[in-house]
Amino acid sequence: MIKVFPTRCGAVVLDRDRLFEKLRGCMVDLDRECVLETIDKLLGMGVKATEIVLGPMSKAMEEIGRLYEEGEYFIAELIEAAEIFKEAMKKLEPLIREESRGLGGGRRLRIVIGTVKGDIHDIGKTLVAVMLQAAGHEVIDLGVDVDAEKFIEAVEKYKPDVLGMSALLTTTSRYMKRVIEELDRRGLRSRVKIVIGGAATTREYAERIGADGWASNAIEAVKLVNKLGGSGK
Ligand code: B12
Repeated sequence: MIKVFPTRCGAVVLDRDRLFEKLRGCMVDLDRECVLETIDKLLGMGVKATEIVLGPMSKAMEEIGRLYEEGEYFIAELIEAAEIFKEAMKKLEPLIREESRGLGGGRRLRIVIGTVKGDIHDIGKTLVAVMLQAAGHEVIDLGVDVDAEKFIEAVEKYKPDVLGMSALLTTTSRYMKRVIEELDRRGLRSRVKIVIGGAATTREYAERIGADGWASNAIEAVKLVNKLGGSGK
């Protein structure tokens, strides 16, 4: 149910939007209790868990990153933010799985995914893995700090339809090119579609390094994988 209520200037504001803004703020302030409570309120209103994670929660993480860059936050705050995000995910993940059911379209695809060498950011990659799996695909998650050899071994062993790589650091995003070159050198490149993502990547970068696609978030990632794998939706 969506409630409306008057503001001081007489305009009306949607309850959902007000709570989204509150959640973003609590997350940026690293106020764990407020984050969890606000999520409960949003879920109680019938707001989808996927919207909560891909909306205010993800926006807050970007803002926290900016504060870090500007020297207002330090590594301790990034760690705290990641912990709060993961705690919230314990509550949200089962719901996201429910909501993602059926997003996979017709064909069940096999996807190998990992965060590239030198990079330990795993929140976004794991979210993509969860949604792909919930959409009906088989996902082999290689974890973080994955080197070219490990990606190649997985391509040879599992023969996936799609290989997904994640990078959040500018330095580590360069490694994606190395993995693609190595796959090419071993004659494996044409056997698998390659998709990339993560804050350090762009659509242009994906094109430049010869990947087959790029996605800005987990829902777009599922759509992209479906399309590349010929899975209908
Ligand atoms: C939390 C965080 C951390 C945590 C990570 C904890 C964890 N378990 O993941 C910790 C504290 C460990 C950390 C460490 C560091 N971090 Co950090 N971190 C962040 C922060 C604030 C949030 C990342 C996040 O979780 N976002 C939320 C998720 C949901 O979003 P996402 O990752 O973007 O994922 C979505 C999409 O990108 C896409 N996607 C992601 N992966 C994939 C893969 C595929 C295949 C597809 C299709 C799509 C896709 O879908 C996802 C879901 O919607 C970012 C800020 C930012 N702008 O991203 C900085 C940020 C990435 N970190 C940064 C830095 C500098 C570091 C450190 C080097 C700091 C230091 N001096 O030690 C270290 C590096 C450690 C390492 N070797 O990896 C910089 C990177 C700058 C740059 N351009 O290189 C950022 C951008 C902050 C900033 N603005 O300065 N960090």
